[in-house]
Amino acid sequence: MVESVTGDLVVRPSQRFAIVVAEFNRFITSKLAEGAVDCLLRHGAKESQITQLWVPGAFEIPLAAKELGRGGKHAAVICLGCVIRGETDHYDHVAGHVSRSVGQAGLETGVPTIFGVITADTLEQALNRAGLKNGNTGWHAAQSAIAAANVLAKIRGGD
Ligand code: INI
Repeated sequence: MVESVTGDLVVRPSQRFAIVVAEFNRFITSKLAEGAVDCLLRHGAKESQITQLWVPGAFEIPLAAKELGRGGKHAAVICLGCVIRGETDHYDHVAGHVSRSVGQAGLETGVPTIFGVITADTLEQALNRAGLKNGNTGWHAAQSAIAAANVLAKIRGGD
């Protein structure tokens, strides 16, 4: 029989979750943050188990995520931002850095570091992924954070 290990979607009273959210495109990122908090609360978290940290833009997310991960207090770090393609190549630099470095932060700290950054060609696409038509990227990132934290706890010998 196959041993199948999954992370359940229950937040334990001992778990704390960090949300790092970019202020750039705040109209959208605040919706992602609301979605993430809603998801955590509906899966059993109390507000006191959630820390929300605002950074200027998506470019600044990875370092904050790394510091939070290093702190060792959080079961997962949820990274939220919104990068919209403009007329310059700024988008490519910001989107490339944030996706690569958020992944790197998780590997370096050992704390699940979840990528909930919208990378969109248009404002309409971004809005659709922030709760309008295609779900809320922040909500889904928080759900991934709970599952990732719990499956890692299992393979590390926790409950
Ligand atoms: N930051 C974003 O979060 N989204 C963007 O779309 C964006 N664009 O397009 O420029 C953006 N730029 C700011 C960047 O994240 C840094 O805050 C800034 O460069 C200072 O380091």
